[in-house]
Amino acid sequence: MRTSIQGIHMYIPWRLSPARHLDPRFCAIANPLSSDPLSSIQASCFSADEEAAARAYYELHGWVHIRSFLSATEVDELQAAADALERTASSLEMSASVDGVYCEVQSASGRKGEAAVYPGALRKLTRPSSSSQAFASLRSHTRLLALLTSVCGLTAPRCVTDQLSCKPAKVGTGFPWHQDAGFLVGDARRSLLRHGGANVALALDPSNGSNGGFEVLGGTHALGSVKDLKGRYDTGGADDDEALFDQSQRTCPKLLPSDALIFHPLLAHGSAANRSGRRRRLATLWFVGSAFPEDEAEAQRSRGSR
Ligand SMILES: O=C(O)CCC(=O)C(=O)O
Repeated sequence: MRTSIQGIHMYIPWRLSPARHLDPRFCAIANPLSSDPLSSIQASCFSADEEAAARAYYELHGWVHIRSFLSATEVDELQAAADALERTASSLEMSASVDGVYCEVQSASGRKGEAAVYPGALRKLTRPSSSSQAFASLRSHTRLLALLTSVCGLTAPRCVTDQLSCKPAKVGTGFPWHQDAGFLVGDARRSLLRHGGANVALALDPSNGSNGGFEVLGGTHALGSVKDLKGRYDTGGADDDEALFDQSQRTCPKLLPSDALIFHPLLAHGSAANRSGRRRRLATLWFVGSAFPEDEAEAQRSRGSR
């Protein structure tokens, strides 16, 4: 499998942990077609140097684009699973849970709590892993976890959220600029603050400027948490509140099915409405770091011996 990496700037406010859980299959090959080796690296796996470069790039810009990360089989399975989930919700007129998956309908305005623009129009599914093996397997995807450790510096990554962002053709509304970190609560939030985190968007359809593609504001992760944006989460589009975040490194990466975009939990991102006739589905997963299991065992032993 060929994979490539494209990235931006960033600084991780959390301590970078030594990459103890590296997958030795990762090593990278510079893309001979690219004039900017940092913005487009073809890779089937990472060498130590290339891993360090990808990590530095992620730290500086706050995101990294990995091409062809999923296999064709994985993409087929995820697309079929997404289709099946959408079929089970095809008569929904209001948001509801179906088989353990919370199905948020797509309203005309994009606001929560309003009726679907047509029965079964979906904006977002929360926890598709509850009823789909294909989505469940992403939570413990070995190569993904290894990447989160080697590139993002997470120790023993743990998935705390999985979603399918549907963005249906013609009616899919935008997401205002926001930072995902503000939406984590409880134990997940404590782990994020203590051990750091990293989020992933996996494209199931092409995602680009023509169909409400996922957009990032490079470098904004370094500013820390801007403010609580929860109240405005489900309105408007990517042009809202331009002044809140620095727009100078605004990018809409052209994602193809199988591509992964890894981004910092504090990176401001959003998307515009989908005015095209093509749906745009992304699986998104949020991870937080954990204590090393051996450190935790040691801590428990020393607590027990006191
Ligand atoms: O689907 C999108 O375009 C953005 C989704 C998103 O940012 C989110 O759910 O937090």
